[in-house]
Amino acid sequence: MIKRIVTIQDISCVGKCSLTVALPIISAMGVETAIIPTAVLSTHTMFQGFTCKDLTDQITPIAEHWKKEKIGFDAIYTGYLGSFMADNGKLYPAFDEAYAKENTRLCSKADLIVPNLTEASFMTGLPYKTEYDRSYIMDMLKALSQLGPKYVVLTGVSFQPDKIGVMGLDSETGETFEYYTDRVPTSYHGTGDIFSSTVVGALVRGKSLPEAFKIACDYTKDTIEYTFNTPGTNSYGVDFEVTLPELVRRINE
Ligand code: PXL
Repeated sequence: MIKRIVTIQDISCVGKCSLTVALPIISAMGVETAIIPTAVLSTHTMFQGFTCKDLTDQITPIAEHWKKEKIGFDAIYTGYLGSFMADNGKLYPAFDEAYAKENTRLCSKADLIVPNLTEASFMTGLPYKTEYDRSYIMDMLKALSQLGPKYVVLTGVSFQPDKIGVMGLDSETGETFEYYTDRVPTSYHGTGDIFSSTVVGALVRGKSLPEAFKIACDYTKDTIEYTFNTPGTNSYGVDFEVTLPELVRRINE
């Protein structure tokens, strides 16, 4: 029987992020993907003049209907607007520090959280650094695990300029893992959503935590690389559609 998850995040009609990424990727990985759209936007927020209709008031009635129908899920995956987002040392537009605090409360209930270093620094109060060593990353992981989640995985970890990856900690056993790929010297919007969606799909398909993150790092890096090396690709997101067949092959290995 296939597994079913629900993902709770916005739908940006154009922009290749949040639900328009989570739905195709997790479905292609062989996992039924139910959604709760928290807002509908004309585009993601990196375009000028986007429209936004908040749908927060729909979350409780949708959940209540599902409860009545006894619809359950193997995982709950939240992203933008179910959380806060930040990068390069700053909160994304439309989020303030009070929101970041609320998000920290939400994360304390999670089995797994996957913040980047900026988000982790807002959540823990530890300083954001661009130059660091392993002990800084370990301190960050420990501080995050003290917030309550079972597993914490930091993204965007880089100890060598040409490599980037993840480092994770199991709060209960103290075990750590890490994985790095070559760094592609560019960045695109929505790649965090591609990464997290792949992790969710792989975990629900029974992969271990280190395996799931290896698959997600490789898929995200291959997709960024393809987009970077292909002339004429759009500038607002990556062409995950082209690399998706390879991910599907890998998840079914
Ligand atoms: O990729 C994260 C994301 C999700 N949703 C919206 C966004 C962004 C990033 O910019 O703007 C609306």
